[in-house]
Amino acid sequence: MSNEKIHFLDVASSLPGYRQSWSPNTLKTRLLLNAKQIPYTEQFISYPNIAPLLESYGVGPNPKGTPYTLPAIYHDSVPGMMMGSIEIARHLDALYPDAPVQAFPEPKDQSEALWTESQKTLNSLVFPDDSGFEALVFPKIPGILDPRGQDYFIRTRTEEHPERLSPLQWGSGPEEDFPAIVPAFNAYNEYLVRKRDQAAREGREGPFLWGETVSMGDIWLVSCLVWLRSAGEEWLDRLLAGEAVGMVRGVWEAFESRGWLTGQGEGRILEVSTV
Ligand SMILES: N[C@@H](CCC(=O)N[C@@H](CS)C(=O)NCC(=O)O)C(=O)O
Repeated sequence: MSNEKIHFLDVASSLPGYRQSWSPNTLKTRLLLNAKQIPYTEQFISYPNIAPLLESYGVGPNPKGTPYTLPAIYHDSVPGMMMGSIEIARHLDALYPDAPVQAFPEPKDQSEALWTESQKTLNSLVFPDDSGFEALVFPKIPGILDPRGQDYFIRTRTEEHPERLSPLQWGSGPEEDFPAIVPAFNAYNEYLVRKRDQAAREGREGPFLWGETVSMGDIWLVSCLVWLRSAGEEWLDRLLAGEAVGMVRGVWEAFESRGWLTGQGEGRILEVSTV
């Protein structure tokens, strides 16, 4: 296969059109490709096919956690296949230095530090342990996957968390679990207010963590919000209607109004390599 365009590998689901993309991990790459306005090709892979495909292209396993994961890209510039959303983001920044958006804008040391800080802040608030967001969202994921992905997801997540049984049984039900995520996003909103105020004092007023300039932390926030919408659209609507999340809503609307949420690549199939 000629790979003059970035070929982007995403996790399959049964959702329609651009909504098919649901994973917060792969969305980091998709949103960045869209924001950079890079033409790309795409392929949705069912969970059980991820490892055989990546392995056949010589990708080494992750040192920790699940050995083979998406997102991945395939391109001459790698060369071959690259896995890992942050590695891919740094690679795309270097490959397209003149793109309108950088995941890690200059000065890099500062944008890398902002990413580390904002990711830690969001993750500790929204994904504190086995409660909150994951309790709300995980029971809904099997229902949006393709049938083979569904079986794989239920089996592997049950094995990873034997104390919690099947992910279908996580949580206490949306009416209890949804209100539990609201304070987490309210607290992230306060963090965002502080970061935006700081940027405004430095003359860089705008909706993002770094004021007018979008960066990786904003992409991560919106990826998590799309994940929430994939599991239950009404939850995202309810969350963003909250009075105390005005800045979070501002980031979402900035992505939406720029068309970054709906961008898709041209479909293309990369088979398991037999070379
Ligand atoms: N830190 C990694 C995490 C990637 C990740 O966990 N991806 C999931 C997609 S939701 C995956 O591919 N899992 C494969 C599996 O569960 O077998 C990144 O950001 O690239």
